[in-house]
Amino acid sequence: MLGATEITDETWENLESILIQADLGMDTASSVLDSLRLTTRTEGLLQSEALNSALKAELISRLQSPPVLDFSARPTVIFLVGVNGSGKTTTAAKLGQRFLDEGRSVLFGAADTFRAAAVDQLQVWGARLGVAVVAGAAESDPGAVAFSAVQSALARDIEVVLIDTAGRLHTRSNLMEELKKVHRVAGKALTGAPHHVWLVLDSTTGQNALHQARAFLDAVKVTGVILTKLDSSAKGGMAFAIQHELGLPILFAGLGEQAQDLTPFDPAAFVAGMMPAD
Ligand SMILES: Nc1nc2c(ncn2[C@@H]2O[C@H](COP(=O)(O)OP(=O)(O)OP(=O)(O)O)[C@@H](O)[C@H]2O)c(=O)[nH]1
Ligand SMILES: [Mg+2]
Repeated sequence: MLGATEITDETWENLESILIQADLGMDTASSVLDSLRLTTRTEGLLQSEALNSALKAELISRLQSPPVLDFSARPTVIFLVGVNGSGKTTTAAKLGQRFLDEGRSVLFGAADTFRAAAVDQLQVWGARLGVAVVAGAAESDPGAVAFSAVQSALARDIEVVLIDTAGRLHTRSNLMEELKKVHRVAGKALTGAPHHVWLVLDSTTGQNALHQARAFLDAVKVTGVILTKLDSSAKGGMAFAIQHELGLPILFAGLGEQAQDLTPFDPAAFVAGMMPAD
């Protein structure tokens, strides 16, 4: 990205456009550049190639590793929320696989009752992974599905319930109201539920993801973020604003369409993926 030349104004301009293209947003980009300018002065860096590692270190230092997840409630009820097509259903499957691998029992709740195909999609995953799926009739109440999923998990002594919800535009207030209702109903089935509400964000949507996150945060108690499609995007720079402006931990990264394509969020790997190869 940066060669063996002297650092000039042009270097800084190039760097700024690289950061903007990676979807860091103006605020984060300028704050990163300010820190880098300081580093170059204090460390007496003159060659622009020295900025490569300084930039990497700076970006990594701005991201946090995910906290340890709390599974003390039995069942631990996890909601997956997000806009249409962000990757909720696939992520439910990936998380299911992961938790099974960790030795936990899992149940899926198909609370996306808008489309029959949505229920089918989760059922296909359930069959593939050997995970039971609680679903309602088409167009039935999503709250009722969440309620029976939690009840069924209680009855079968299942450890983790993953509730897949319908994609909804964060700008549609009636749909956001419905999401609040699904939460309340889950809480009636089990006090404290949902224990985790994970917002699934498509990393290719860039800064718009930040607006989505704000709207979902206003409606429900989002406790963490999952960034999907990092395999098809060298962007994902909004991760910085999500952590700093919204204070949300990034828990997992989605790296493909298969059940095993999910890893805990790793700041160093994430930054390496954002940057062109050295
Ligand atoms: N490459 C890639 N594709 C992904 C990833 N996660 C999901 N997808 C794909 O994105 C598309 C949408 O994924 P879904 O899981 O159906 O998304 P959703 O949020 O449930 O969608 P709705 O229920 O319609 O709101 C599917 O084709 C997935 O295979 C990922 O991490 N990487
Ligand atoms: Mg879905």
